[in-house]
Amino acid sequence: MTGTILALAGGVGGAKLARGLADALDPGRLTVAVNTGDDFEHMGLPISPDLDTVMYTLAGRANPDTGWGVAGETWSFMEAVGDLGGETWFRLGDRDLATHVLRRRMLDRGATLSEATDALAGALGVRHRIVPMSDRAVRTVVETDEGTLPFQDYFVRRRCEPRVSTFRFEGIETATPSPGLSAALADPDLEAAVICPSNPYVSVAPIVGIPAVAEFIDAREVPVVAVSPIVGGQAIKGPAAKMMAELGAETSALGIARHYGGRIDGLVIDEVDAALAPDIAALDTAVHVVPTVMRSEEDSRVLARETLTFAARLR
Ligand code: FO1
Repeated sequence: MTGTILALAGGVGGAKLARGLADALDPGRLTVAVNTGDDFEHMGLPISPDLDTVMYTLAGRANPDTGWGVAGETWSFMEAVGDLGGETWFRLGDRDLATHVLRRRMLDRGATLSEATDALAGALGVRHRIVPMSDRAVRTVVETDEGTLPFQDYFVRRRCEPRVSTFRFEGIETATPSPGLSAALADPDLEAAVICPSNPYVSVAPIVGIPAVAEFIDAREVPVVAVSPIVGGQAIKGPAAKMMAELGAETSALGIARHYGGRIDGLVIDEVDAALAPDIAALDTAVHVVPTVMRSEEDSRVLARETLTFAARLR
């Protein structure tokens, strides 16, 4: 393949596959469009969790234990905040803090989120293009049995305990793709779009819910392949399976295939779910069965290459 690839990514799983794709493709051939529905302002700082997780992961600086923030982090700032009676439920490490402070300053000076992301990722040595799904605010709001919660309140402060009825994405109706995402969607050399193994309800839904992205998918002329974030009925990381259960979705690779439906041409599933392949194929979705759990950078590279080969076969 000599064409370009667009990856749609959210949290940890998305970042790992994005890293594998970046290892497999020259910088000019990959655009990673990242969910910003989780973004919020905290202590006066603009937090973009999924952008930062993808950026740190492609820079080789991600904290492997938490799945967010920076490796080798220190917590003097949070300790001092605690001593002064400030909020400590959302933890900002000392190195991670620099990202938020500099993003704050760039945005205050009129930079777009895309421009700020470019500057930060470039400074960290990332050569592949990481773009927000939109430069306009889209905010995930969680309707729960305890009322409406902003996403980070639900996800971090309440640790996903409240029962979810629906996720809403405020601002999505009028959100336009970021310049980098728009360029990727319009690229005549685009060969495939890859939906990374991120939570379909909170990490992928905001991206594919942007009207111009939904239109691209409906009218697509290139294959869209997804990698299932559910393996053996469980999410590898995070609460996707709990969310799916509460939303009444089937927590399996087949449930993922049903969720994406005709919006994807192929689904990559793990070998433990091979028995589901015929049922997924019956949905007119091609299936590729390979190991999908990324425990190492080599795993990410292998899965990326398998996904690209699979997409090329669907062209
Ligand atoms: N997740 C947590 O569970 N606890 C935290 O204290 C926390 C802090 C944090 C700081 C910066 C950042 O970029 C992400 C952070 N996250 C934290 C993860 C974040 O809530 C999730 O990464 C996404 O919103 C869901 O993918």
